[in-house]
Amino acid sequence: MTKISGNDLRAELSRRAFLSYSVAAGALGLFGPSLLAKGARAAEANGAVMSGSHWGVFTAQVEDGRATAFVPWEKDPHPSAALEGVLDSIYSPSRIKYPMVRREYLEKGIEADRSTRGNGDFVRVSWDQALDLIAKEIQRVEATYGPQAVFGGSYGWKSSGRLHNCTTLLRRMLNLAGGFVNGAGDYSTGAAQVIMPHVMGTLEVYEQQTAWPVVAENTEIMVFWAADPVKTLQISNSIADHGGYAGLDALKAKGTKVIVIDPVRSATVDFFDAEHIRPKPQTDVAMMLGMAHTLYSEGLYDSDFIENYTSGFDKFLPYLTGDADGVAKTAEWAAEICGVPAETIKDLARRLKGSRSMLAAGWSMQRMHHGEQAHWMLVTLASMIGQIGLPGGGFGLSYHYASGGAPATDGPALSGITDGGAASGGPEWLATAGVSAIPVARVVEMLENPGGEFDFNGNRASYPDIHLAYWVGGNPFTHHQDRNRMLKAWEKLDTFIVHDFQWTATARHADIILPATTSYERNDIETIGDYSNLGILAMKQVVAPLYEAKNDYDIFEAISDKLGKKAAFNEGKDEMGWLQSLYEAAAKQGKAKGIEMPDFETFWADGIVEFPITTGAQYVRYAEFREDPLLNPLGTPTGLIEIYSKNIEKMGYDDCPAHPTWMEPLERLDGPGAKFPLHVAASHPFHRLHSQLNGTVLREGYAIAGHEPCLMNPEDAAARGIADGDVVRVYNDRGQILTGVKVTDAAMKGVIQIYEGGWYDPLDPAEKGTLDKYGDVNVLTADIPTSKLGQGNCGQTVIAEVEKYTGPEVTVTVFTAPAAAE
Ligand SMILES: Nc1nc2c(c(=O)[nH]1)N[C@H]1C(S)=C(S)[C@@H](COP(=O)(O)OP(=O)(O)OC[C@H]3O[C@@H](n4cnc5c(=O)[nH]c(N)nc54)[C@H](O)[C@@H]3O)O[C@H]1N2
Ligand SMILES: Nc1nc2c(c(=O)[nH]1)N[C@H]1C(S)=C(S)[C@@H](COP(=O)(O)OP(=O)(O)OC[C@H]3O[C@@H](n4cnc5c(=O)[nH]c(N)nc54)[C@H](O)[C@@H]3O)O[C@H]1N2
Ligand SMILES: [Mo]
Repeated sequence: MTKISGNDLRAELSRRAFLSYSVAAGALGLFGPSLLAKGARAAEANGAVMSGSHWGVFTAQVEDGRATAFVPWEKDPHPSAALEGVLDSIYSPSRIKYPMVRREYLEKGIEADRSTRGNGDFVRVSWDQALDLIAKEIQRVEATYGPQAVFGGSYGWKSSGRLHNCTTLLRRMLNLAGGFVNGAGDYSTGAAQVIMPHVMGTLEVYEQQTAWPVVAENTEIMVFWAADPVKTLQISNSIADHGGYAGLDALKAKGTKVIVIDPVRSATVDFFDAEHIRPKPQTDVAMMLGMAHTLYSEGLYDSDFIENYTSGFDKFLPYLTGDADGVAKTAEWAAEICGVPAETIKDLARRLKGSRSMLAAGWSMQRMHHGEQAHWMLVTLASMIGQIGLPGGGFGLSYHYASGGAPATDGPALSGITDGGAASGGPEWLATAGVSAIPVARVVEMLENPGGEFDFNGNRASYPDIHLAYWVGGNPFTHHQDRNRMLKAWEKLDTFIVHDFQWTATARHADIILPATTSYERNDIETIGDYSNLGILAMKQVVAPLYEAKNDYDIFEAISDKLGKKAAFNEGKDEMGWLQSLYEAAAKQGKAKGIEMPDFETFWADGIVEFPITTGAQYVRYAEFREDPLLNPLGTPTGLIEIYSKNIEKMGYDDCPAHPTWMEPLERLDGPGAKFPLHVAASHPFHRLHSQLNGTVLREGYAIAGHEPCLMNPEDAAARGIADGDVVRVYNDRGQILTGVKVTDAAMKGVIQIYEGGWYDPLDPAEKGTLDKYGDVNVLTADIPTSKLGQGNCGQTVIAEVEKYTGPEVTVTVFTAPAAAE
């Protein structure tokens, strides 16, 4: 039994946790003695406050009520440089100061012209007036059309914290108001999280991976396939522990062979000085098929593994060999499509089979048309290699995200405030999915096509007729594809309500906009490490709320009050009352596991409680399945890895066959009938979390000529007379944006890279198709579903052309508040 109380013991426990990890990594000298440095209490005595965010644990220095620095936690193995921007987000010029209403909406209500949303003509109103407008509008829509007319999906990355979870709080209020339509799934893994349960019996993408120390010790070849962990590990859904970086450090220190498969030379290629293979974007499935064909035709594949642990290889084989369709999926065939030489494809297949190899895949390759096929084919390839369930072998779908694979503790799970809807043990969206939810990325199609039918993973349903959308903690006017189509569809809404603390493009398109606090202006509680669960952090309030900002919690409580539901909303608790009850529920669970936690007051004074790492550092994913597939079957219909799925066969979808298949996307570089010559890699931003922090000082470090950067190969630039630092117009049939060019061979020929999350800044908001002045790549992307199975977004399906910008000079205005809101 472990008793945890007070700083000294915790230091001792984290030392023990460190020792268990160091079985593999310690000998490499990765950690210094600084782990035992001062705790949170000491920091507070210095007038500093310990808190946390998606970017990690930090101590805020506060002078005269103003935060002046966010200093990373001394136990953070790899603090994020973005912390400077996190601090600046409190004070940035894009801060929303007061409740505002669009002038026309204030004057005419729902009769207002909807096409003028986004023109910046706002009027400041009092809090009471704004809340009154909102409560009455919710009541009107619920009474007139019912809950099926209110969209509360409100997808987005909000802020960390288990109480001030604004999207859950919105749904809590809307449930009390009568109900709402939800969004199912997410933009991250829309295809993979639906296909993987058919193939592996689990979501796979949000599951713990074989622990990094095991990988560091055993893996001979680490493949990062469409994954850039050096970039994407900066953030976590809860509070980042950054444990994945310790894993990367361990691989590098040991000199493990690392291969990166990515059209762009990523930060991960540079970090490892890795072998870099560059397929044309959206062609990975073809490349994997070429590798699978090599293993088969050369008699190298692990037929025992296929026999004992998988189902349906016999039905996939005729497709692979070409017996089924006359096209053998040879390495030569693959090379024609993906552009990687056949000999490289064959050699890679042989090397991965001949060594202990781990296929660590990112998610970009499933965020595209027919994205379901990518991870399905990856699992099929890994099955033919036959190392799934062995230490350091197989595949992993979360090494690049939230530090999957970081050694986990056995600590209790911290719960959060709920939306009051159907409770279930599964992911939040599964609990509420059904007739009352649409696949999250089909939001625009829903607005365009009320009553229209859609398929989703074997189900058929019809789109609701939405009149009111309420968004908090998300930024659909950067995250959703095909901006111009979206702007038109948005006119379907009678009313659009938004809370944010930044004047994002979404806030600018609202009818009613309320200023929320940042999480540094309120008290909360959160887990450290999505996978590792290193402990529980008191996210203490750093500064008083700025301007007229209010906590989302208080806003929804006030609206619930106007609806006569205040007591049901707050359950008789205030902020600290909630935090105490969430903490005590975890402590009770801890006790049952033999982990004694301090009482709430002591915890709050200390600021943190840490849990010991027990067996987590030795975890091998699928070891039990490999040991005995009959006693430990997978959660699939056959209990085996399904290379062929009878369930998917029954669905009969033309865009998702019953075994992994190469299918042409809507458009791709050099694809059949490609209308534009360049692929746009619309990847996740290095120095932001999507659109978050674009409004901060960090932008000065990366913007080019005041625009979002566009990486371009020297040959592509020369062919167009474009020089480094030029402002260019990137365009296709869907829209046009300005960006600033960086000429670099980091981009392969034919591929430009523009990160997602740039704030949409229309030159003339009244004109659909107008030039976006800053560089929102989703003006260019296609809004199509991955397939009828997953209905995920295709943020990576986009080709375009680039030309030097010669039009009139433009001023980027999206990073300061609209004039009336100053
Ligand atoms: N083309 C393309 N598009 C993509 C992607 C891609 O790879 N390519 N990636 C997709 C993916 S994986 C994702 S997850 C989405 C991300 O899309 P989003 O999650 O919508 O993006 P964020 O920029 O994180 O938006 C979060 C918003 O919440 C606000 N916010 C933060 N905390 C609070 C709070 O406490 N209260 C309130 N009221 N607001 C708060 C922030 O200021 C910000 O405006 O984008 C998707 N879009
Ligand atoms: N710094 C930072 N970290 C983040 C986020 C962020 O916004 N900023 N977002 C978080 C979220 S919500 C998510 S969902 C994850 C996203 O994690 P991912 O989806 O894995 O991230 P991406 O940057 O979209 O893609 C990773 C790499 O794939 C490459 N790539 C693009 N297209 C292809 C292709 O067709 N084939 C191959 N082989 N490679 C390709 C890109 O060049 C990029 O280097 O990241 C999380 N981490
Ligand atoms: Mo995501």
